[in-house]
Amino acid sequence: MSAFRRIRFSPVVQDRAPFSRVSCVSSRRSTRATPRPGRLLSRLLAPTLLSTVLLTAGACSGEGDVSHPDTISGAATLPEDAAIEHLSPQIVATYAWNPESFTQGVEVDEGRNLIVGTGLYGESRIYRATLNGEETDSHRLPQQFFGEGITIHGDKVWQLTWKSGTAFERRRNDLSVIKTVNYEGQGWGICSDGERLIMSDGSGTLVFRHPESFEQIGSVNVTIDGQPTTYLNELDCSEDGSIYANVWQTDHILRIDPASGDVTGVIDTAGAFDARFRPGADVLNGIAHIPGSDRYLLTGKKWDTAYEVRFVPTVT
Ligand SMILES: [Ca+2]
Repeated sequence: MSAFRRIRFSPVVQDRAPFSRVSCVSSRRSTRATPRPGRLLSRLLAPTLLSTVLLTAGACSGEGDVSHPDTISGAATLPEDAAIEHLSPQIVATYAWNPESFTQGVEVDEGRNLIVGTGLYGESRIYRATLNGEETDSHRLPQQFFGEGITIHGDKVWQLTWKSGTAFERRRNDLSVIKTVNYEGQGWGICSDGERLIMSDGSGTLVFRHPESFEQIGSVNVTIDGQPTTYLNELDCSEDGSIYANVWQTDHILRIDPASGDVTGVIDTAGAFDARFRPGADVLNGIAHIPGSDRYLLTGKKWDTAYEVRFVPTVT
């Protein structure tokens, strides 16, 4: 199939300060309109790709510097026949969520209890919670750490920090610290496929780590229709063998084949979750497969609600 269609790019920013906003798209996104599936690729591509399409780019309402890779908007053409499934969340149930939680990582265990990791300096913690919102085993991180993703691996729980190069290994039963390890670069999201840990660092590359030593044992570059991605954030290693990743500052979740790095599906959540639009709420962040089901729990930073969803084909 040789047809091409026009794809509009949205600006991206790298400032990860809480509540940072992408002003160029705010008016369009606030309409809650669900974009056509063909436009889903637009916010998922790496700045390196965006830089290559500047010849066809146009500025957004005069805001930002379109020559700077952090604030690019524009347009390009991409193949229409990408083998990428377009999916939407179908809400099955909703649960109250702690709106003070700057959610960075979520896991659901076999008993449908939650482990949650949160961020911000001076506010970061990890805790266990029921779906009714009862919290136990809460541990605050020392002031100098900005908490990031968490994952269950066997009888342990790993917790990342953003820019400290420190990961905490914890006992699953009470979430107390066993040891800390150091790593290079930033920590964003983490999940366990049962044999290894998979970690994101804000780029489009996922790093595989040994679940005991935390040493890097491999990596894969995540691509969508052959193009690099970026800002992969909270992760979930699903029972279907895929890795699901929030893409920071977007409404999108990527379904990734960990062997090839290929994106096999894009879930567009734009407009689906009222909690996203509550004053003070920040971006979508938090995805956890619910064991033994076809459902996922989704939430966000300082959202007041978590959503139990299925991913269903988008109706166009
Ligand atoms: Ca997760």
